[in-house]
Amino acid sequence: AAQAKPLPAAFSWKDASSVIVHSGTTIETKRSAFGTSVITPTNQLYIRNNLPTPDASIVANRDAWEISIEGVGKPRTVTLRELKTMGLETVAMVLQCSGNGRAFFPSKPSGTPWTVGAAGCVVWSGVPVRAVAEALGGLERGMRFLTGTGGEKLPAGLDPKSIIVERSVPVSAMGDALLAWEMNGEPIPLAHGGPLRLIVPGYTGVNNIKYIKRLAFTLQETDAKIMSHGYRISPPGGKGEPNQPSVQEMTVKSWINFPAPDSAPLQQSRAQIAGVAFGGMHAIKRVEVSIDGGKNWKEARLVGPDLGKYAWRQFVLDARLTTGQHVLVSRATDAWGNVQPEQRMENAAGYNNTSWADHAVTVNVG
Ligand code: MSS
Repeated sequence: AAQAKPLPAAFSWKDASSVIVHSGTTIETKRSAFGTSVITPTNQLYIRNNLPTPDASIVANRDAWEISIEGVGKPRTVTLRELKTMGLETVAMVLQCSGNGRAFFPSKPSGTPWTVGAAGCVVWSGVPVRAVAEALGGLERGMRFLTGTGGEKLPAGLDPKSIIVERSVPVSAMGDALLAWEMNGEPIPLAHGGPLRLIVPGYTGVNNIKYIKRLAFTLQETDAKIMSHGYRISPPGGKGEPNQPSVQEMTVKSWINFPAPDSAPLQQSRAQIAGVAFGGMHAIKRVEVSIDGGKNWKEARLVGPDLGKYAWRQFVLDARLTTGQHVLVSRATDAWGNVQPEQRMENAAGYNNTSWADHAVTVNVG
């Protein structure tokens, strides 16, 4: 077996036994580490950085962090200290990288080969974006996008637009969006975007801008490359182009975490088959589990607290497994009746994999 990579120094506080280190800027949660208590502990949550993490000095005096708010009646720079006076909201949300599940694409797209662990369920607290807009005179007329800019220092000598982390989402996403300073009960660690992060519930990871330094209501999408050509759903073998769909709203997905795919043969026939399910923009209505690779299905029981439509639900099926091999799969349905598909949608970069077949777990009993 390949030697496990050690944790990068900047993320040495992560729980090494719960994660897979892909590179100095990409760390995934082990499937067996998700647990069944809904929230993903911060020291087990995945990390994906497109650029090197900013210097830790930016979290030395969090309240002094400044963000420029544009595209409103009275645009200006606001400190985190002042944002904390404008409103407060808390949301539980699945944070999931657009490329989660990429490892299951037979085409082996370039990019981190995430299986299921570039995702977690996190509780965020901050000020609603709409409260900030209101406090600054409301949106300027005709603004169609909410554009967030990451606070990384950009390397000199390169066209900033070619590397800056700047993304636009439709202004309609503002409804539940937050400028957040807290996650899972503590100030957001630098690695996850502290001192201040844009949280767009239901949207894939890349739209949740870390160390945000500018929030602009804009007429057009940003022309930063990460928006115009990156994170596009391109045909297999193709390249990202601005006319292709961008990764934005997540759709219904689930997977089984217990028994783990790499577990030793089960000694007993009785098993609690458990996993997570989320709808992206909609609540989970139902999860079905199959122990024969999708031929026959049984409805699983949703367990644990319901933390709202943007969180994931835990599910469990009390099953008897006969001696031999079983292919365990789960299939979720959201409150709008959308059913998790059997097949992935093929695309060049391996985004948005929600296929239930790809997420199967094979176990042996006896
Ligand atoms: N932000 C910034 N500023 N930078 C970077 O790099 N990345 C992305 C997001 N945001 C970034 C940002 C991505 S891409 C993701 S996933 C996320 O983030 C992650 O998170 P964490 O906290 O986990 O690390 Mo894919 O779609």
